[in-house]
Amino acid sequence: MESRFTHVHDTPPPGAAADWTISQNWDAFTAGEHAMWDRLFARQSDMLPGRAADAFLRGIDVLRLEKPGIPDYRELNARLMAATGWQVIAVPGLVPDDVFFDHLANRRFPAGNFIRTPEQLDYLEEPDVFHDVFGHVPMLADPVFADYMVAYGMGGLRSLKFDALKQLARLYWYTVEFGLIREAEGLRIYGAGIVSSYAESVFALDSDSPNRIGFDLARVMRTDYRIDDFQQNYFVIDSLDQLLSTTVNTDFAPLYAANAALSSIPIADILPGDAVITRGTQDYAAAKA
Ligand code: HBI
Ligand code: FE
Repeated sequence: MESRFTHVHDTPPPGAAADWTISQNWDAFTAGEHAMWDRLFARQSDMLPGRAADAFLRGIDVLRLEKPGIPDYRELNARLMAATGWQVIAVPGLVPDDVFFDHLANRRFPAGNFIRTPEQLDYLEEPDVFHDVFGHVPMLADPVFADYMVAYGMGGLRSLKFDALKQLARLYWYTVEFGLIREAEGLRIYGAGIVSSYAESVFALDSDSPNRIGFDLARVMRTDYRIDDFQQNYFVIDSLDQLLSTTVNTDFAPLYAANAALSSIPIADILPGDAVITRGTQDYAAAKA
């Protein structure tokens, strides 16, 4: 099974339930861990007005995420449940794809129950509580995005039966993790991988280097992505309604089959049919190569 994570175990570790959940055990977080959350929160929230999508900023407010410290899920879930019926559950770290999709399909978002160390301030491979809760959960307070994530989880379970996880994982990557949205005042970020990253929050909107292309479902599902650095390409949706309706109104089975017969699209390529919003210089990627 193809996954962006290579080191997921097959069975839950001791102390975790069959669905990989554990108790958040909020009282066990140390003052240093809460301080790390506060430091990351302050750095991101300074930058997000004018950059983050409306829905994301509203989510921060509705969920009262500005309260200091790692959120206590007993409080957070009361607000999130009232908004969209979603809840956050604690997991030790990465969970298998089928377990992950099953949680999403049932309005449960699994969050890694640890926080990065000061040495990992800007980059870590395995999602921690800051990425998962600050990055993902505000959007889950939006009713339309909340339904999109359910549809994604159900589609994920089906994709496993079609052996099409790789295609569906690209959809997650280019929307849930690295999506941009066009709003009245300009492009905004909503992907969790961007909003939880200090440097990419700026790069994704301000840099001349990456391409920015209008969202096209079949195209996205053929497009490679990189997990080791800033994206070379971002896909832009016009609205969350567009994202949800395209996803629920598409029959994925024929799309998987058609795409399987086509080659994958290299990360930075622009195709003749693309709705190009900005054609990137790719200078950033070239300088690193
Ligand atoms: N587990 N905890 C956790 N978080 C994820 O984002 C995650 C996962 N397991 C699998 C997985 N993601 C992939 O299936 C998706 O990125 C498609
Ligand atoms: Fe994530």
